[in-house]
Amino acid sequence: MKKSFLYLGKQPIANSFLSTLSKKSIKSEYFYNLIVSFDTKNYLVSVKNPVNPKIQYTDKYAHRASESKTMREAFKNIAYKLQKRFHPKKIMEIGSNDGVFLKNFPKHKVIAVEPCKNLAKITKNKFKTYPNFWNKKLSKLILKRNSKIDLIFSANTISHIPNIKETFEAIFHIISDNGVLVIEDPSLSSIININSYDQFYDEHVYVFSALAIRNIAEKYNFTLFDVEKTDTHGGSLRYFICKKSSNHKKTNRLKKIINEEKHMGLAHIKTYKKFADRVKKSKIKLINLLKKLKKDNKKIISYGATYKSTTVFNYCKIGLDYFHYVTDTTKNKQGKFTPGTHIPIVPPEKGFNDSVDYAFLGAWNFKKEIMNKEKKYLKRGGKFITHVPKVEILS
Ligand code: DWN
Repeated sequence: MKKSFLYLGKQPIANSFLSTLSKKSIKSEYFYNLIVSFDTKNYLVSVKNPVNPKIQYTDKYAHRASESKTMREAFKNIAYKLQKRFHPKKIMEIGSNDGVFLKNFPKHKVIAVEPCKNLAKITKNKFKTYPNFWNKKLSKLILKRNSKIDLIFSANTISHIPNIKETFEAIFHIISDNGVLVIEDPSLSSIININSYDQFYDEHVYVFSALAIRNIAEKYNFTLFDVEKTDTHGGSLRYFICKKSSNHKKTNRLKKIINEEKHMGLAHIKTYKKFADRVKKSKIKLINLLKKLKKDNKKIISYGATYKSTTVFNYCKIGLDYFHYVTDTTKNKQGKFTPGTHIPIVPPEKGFNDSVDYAFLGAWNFKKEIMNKEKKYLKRGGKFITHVPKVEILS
């Protein structure tokens, strides 16, 4: 039974950065009610009414996974570890974005699957790339042209696909008998622990836990045999899954993480209701802080036009009344406007200057990288604002 526990208001598509503020483009902005629910049967947390993927993953998809040093290094590191542990002959990535993971493997070994045509175009000259949505039809097509796959990797993608049944069945069809499926996504326990409610938006149809993935795997003839904690995106889990019939042994750290999640209450609705109360308080605190800074005539901007900040801005109803603009290093976000709140996005070279007093950390998940990079700003008295794990000023 699905129980709703969090309402984050009317939200636009997190990735729908506007090119102009013409009446037509504002009128055609798509909004939906962002409600998050918990399934008491399989412990899966999900967005109640998923948006149609065809309007999310277009040829204008904005996010480039290789935009941060942290992620470039993290993908290099995991590619090395997977190669060393499983020695795969054939590797496929579902949701390969700009190729930041696959580029760490020899070209002849890899297959990229990426439905956003603008991203698929980036990898198409380097690797065998399928510019399609992941489903049974594609799985059959790939298998016609290739041998079975030994390692399927998918970071921040499986949680984005509404049809879990088809996703897993298509993987079952193409993976070799002793092959391994490695899924990586922001973890539910981290989100609850650090109150990062902005990890909920249209693309994150599911926010997984080891408890939920274990149930899903079982249902579709797989076994979850290992889980690893990673620091990325505020705390993620990397799940290692194989066919039930294969010979990978369950690890002790899997048992440990499952126990931690049980202990935290991830199998009970009351944990989620308490989280929802903390989210409401965080909203009030953030608005009050911004109001005070505005009253003191401070110039506030936002740092990193993240999809996560789409949730924060629209839920807290904070836009141009507080932020002068948002800075972002991604070329195809620059010159555009934030979804729903219409704040201009400018390159950091232009906007991150001496006139800025406070910068809201939209990309709080790269806090370390950013604080390191912006030492000069901090030295001259510039400050950051964050809402994760609590609303506070960082100086
Ligand atoms: O799952 C998803 C995650 C992995 O990526 C997707 N559904 C969409 C996207 O979500 P996001 O936008 O919240 O992701 P990031 O990786 O937190 O975005 C960081 C943004 O900040 C990028 O646009 C780049 C920008 N940035 C910047 O301007 N200066 C990042 C750094 C580190 C910087 O120094």
